[in-house]
Amino acid sequence: SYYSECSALLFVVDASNPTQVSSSCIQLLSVLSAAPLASVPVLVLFNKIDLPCYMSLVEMKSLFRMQDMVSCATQPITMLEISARDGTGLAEVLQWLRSALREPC
Ligand SMILES: Nc1nc2c(ncn2[C@@H]2O[C@H](COP(=O)(O)OP(=O)(O)OP(=O)(O)O)[C@@H](O)[C@H]2O)c(=O)[nH]1
Ligand SMILES: [Mg+2]
Repeated sequence: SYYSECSALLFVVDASNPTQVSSSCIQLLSVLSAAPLASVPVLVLFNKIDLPCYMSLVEMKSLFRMQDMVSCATQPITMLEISARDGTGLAEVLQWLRSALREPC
């Protein structure tokens, strides 16, 4: 019920938890296929990269089959590695939000 008022979507994935990758991926596919979000820009955030055992962006892209996902999706998709704990990537997230909200699709 929130989707119709959504101008930008941040999808947070726990990059330190391999057991949740498949369910995250299915959840993301489900969000991407929701009609009200068809033209909403999406930022996928791979979080918790401060932890020693996090999965890298290269690994996550491969596990999520991101190339296929991006080419099939109707919305622009951007990916970033972040740590909500130490603030890594925060500036890039804010920059993305500013530009996503300035140029609605
Ligand atoms: N190390 C680290 N911890 C984080 C980060 N972001 C959130 N957390 C911590 O993660 C904990 C919450 O766990 P999450 O896995 O995000 O919670 P959840 O996904 O709702 O719960 P689960 O379904 O059990 O995974 C809190 O203690 C947060 O402080 C981060 O970037 N790095
Ligand atoms: Mg979690």
